[in-house]
Amino acid sequence: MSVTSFVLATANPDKAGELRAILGEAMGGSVRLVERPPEVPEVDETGTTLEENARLKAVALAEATGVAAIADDTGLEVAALGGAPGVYSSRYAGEQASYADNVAKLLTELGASTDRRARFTTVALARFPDGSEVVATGSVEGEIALSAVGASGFGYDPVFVPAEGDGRTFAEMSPEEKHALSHRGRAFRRLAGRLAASQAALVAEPDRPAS
Ligand code: ITT
Repeated sequence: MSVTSFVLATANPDKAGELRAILGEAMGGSVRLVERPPEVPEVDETGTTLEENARLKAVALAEATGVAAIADDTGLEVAALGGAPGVYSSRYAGEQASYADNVAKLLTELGASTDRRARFTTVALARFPDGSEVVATGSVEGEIALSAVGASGFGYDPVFVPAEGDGRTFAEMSPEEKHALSHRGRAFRRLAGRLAASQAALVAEPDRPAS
């Protein structure tokens, strides 16, 4: 079995931990995940879509390391807020905002609104040094709770109640329960399937020598 190395483009250790768990489960020993080298500068997320930002991060790390890179860009869209915070989810309450600051701003903006529908979306993107890419998206529908509940996970997890769950927030679930339903679990299991299929195609059609 061939083993492909990928550098994780994320600078967020909470995400990196989830990616290791999800990809380890989905790809087993066929993948080796390398930590993002700390000397690579933070990537400016100047894109206007999740896919553009995922690509910016993956390209930066693939170019800096010469190794294939895997990036994740994630946004939380809240219907009553016109889709905010969306692509700006990490900076919702300001450039240096903490998770708690972002959650507090979200609860304030939403107030007592009875429409609490929300959706998490992740774009998963693998970029190879030759410029080729494999991309996959995953989403989960849910609602924003009236207050933060639970201590697991990260980010907006204490206020996100997935529609396919049992009423608990993601932050009240075990990692396995969250990954089974989550945007990131769905995107990266899909990405793993596409990477395996493209690897199988490469093995079935090896490069022919130029005639
Ligand atoms: P990188 O860009 O370095 O990967 P980041 O934290 O800036 O890390 P994003 O730009 O994708 O990542 O920002 C998404 C924000 O959305 C993140 O900072 C969290 O606040 C939140 N978020 C992402 N995934 C989440 C999850 O599974 N559960 C709850 N909140 C999440």
